[in-house]
Amino acid sequence: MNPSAISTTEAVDAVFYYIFGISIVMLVGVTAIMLWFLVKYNRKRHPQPKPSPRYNLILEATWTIIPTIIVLSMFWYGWQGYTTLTNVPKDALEVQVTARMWSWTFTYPNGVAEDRLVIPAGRAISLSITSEDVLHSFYVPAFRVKRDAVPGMTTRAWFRAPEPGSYDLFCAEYCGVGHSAMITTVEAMSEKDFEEWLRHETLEGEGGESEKLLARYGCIGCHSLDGSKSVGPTFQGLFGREVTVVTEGKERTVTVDAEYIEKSILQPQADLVKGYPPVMPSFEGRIPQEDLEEIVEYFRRGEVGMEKTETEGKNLVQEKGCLGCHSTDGSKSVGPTFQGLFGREVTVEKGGETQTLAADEEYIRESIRQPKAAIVRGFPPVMPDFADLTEEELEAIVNYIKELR
Ligand code: HEC
Ligand code: HEC
Ligand SMILES: [Cu+2]
Repeated sequence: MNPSAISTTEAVDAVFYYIFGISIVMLVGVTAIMLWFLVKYNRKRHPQPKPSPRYNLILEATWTIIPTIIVLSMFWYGWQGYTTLTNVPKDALEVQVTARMWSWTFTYPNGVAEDRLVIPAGRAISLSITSEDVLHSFYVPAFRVKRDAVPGMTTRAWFRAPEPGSYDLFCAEYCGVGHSAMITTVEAMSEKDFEEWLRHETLEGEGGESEKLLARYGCIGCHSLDGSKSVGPTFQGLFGREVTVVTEGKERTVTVDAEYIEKSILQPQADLVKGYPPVMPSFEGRIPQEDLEEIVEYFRRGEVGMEKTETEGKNLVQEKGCLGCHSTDGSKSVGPTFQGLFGREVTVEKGGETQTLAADEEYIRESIRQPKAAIVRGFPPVMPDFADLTEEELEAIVNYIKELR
């Protein structure tokens, strides 16, 4: 048996019914034999007690061996169930569960946070559970999962919802007056609905107004923000990109600018991007001018697809402790503020001489990787070097700092 091929419900139920079944057989069997002996060895029938045999090897061996086998089989079944509960399937969707007095937060890998546990049915869900204050316990009776949420520690559990539906989720550890309020639901939906839900939440939660516009006008249905090819070309890196378009049957190469974008939206068939079907509807008269300008401006800023890394950068400067020495609001701290850093003129001591330079990406990167290489004038050389940051992390931080204008 491959323990991860079955779900937690099946694993727990199998053991439960097995032990329950044996208990019933025992109860009925022992009671029946007791009643039978009551009748059979009644004193009226046997006024004189007879001496019983002192020793019977077969009998003793039987009542030792059979119960041993039964008890070991219970253990074996229980062990199988336990391994199923603890071996999280590899393809599982990771969800972070945070309990606090008196609510739950479920955080998805892309940062979306919800107070209900929304999941795709049929897929394994892996939970990393923790608590911000006291002991709580994550409990979903329908899936037979129950795991304590312990402050300062991460416990793990997993389950799989067999079909779409709404299932109750409780806190099963008494945690104060609001304990009974720690009830919410697991909302299992089809994989497709789930993807849609997650995408929608992602836009609502992180993206600005512009992304909401793109969602509202249905552009997102045909264009991705993350570089992947969809019905139409991705919006990522759109502005300034060279594209080959077919104009009145002739191929030509254009560089995407505001005018081109506006035209693409209002008269999509005028310049058809090569390799794509002419399916984009015209938005002429359907998008008010100000929304159109907002969309074009959004592309011009070139922020498409960057939201994620920026949010990451924001989390990173928190995690790595940068904010202990750098402010993001313009105020001076141990080090210079991150606000307005990008493009700012800085005076640094570099290799024994004083230089004034504009803080570009290169400079910011260098300052993080090798802080001692150039020391900002007026500040002590106390910044530790962060040579262990990965390239992605560094990029996320730089992107974030660039946004703090
Ligand atoms: C039904 C699918 C569909 C919808 C909805 C849609 N588009 Fe398109 N879009 C396409 C396709 C396919 C192309 C490529 C062929 C073409 O140029 O028309 C395209 C091309 C574009 C281009 C040119 C891209 C490039 O790489 O040069 C832009 C800009 C664009 N769309 C913006 C939008 C905006 C903004 C919206 C929403 C207001 C939108 N689209 C809605 C399918 C769609
Ligand atoms: C112990 C305090 C401390 C920590 C922690 C720290 N820094 Fe610094 N940082 C400084 C000081 C002081 C300076 C100015 C002196 C210098 O150039 O080294 C500085 C300079 C910088 C500069 C150049 C700023 C400018 O105005 O030119 C950047 C960029 C920077 N830090 C980024 C970071 C990042 C990103 C992190 C976290 C990964 C971080 N720092 C963590 C103290 C710190
Ligand atoms: Cu609780």
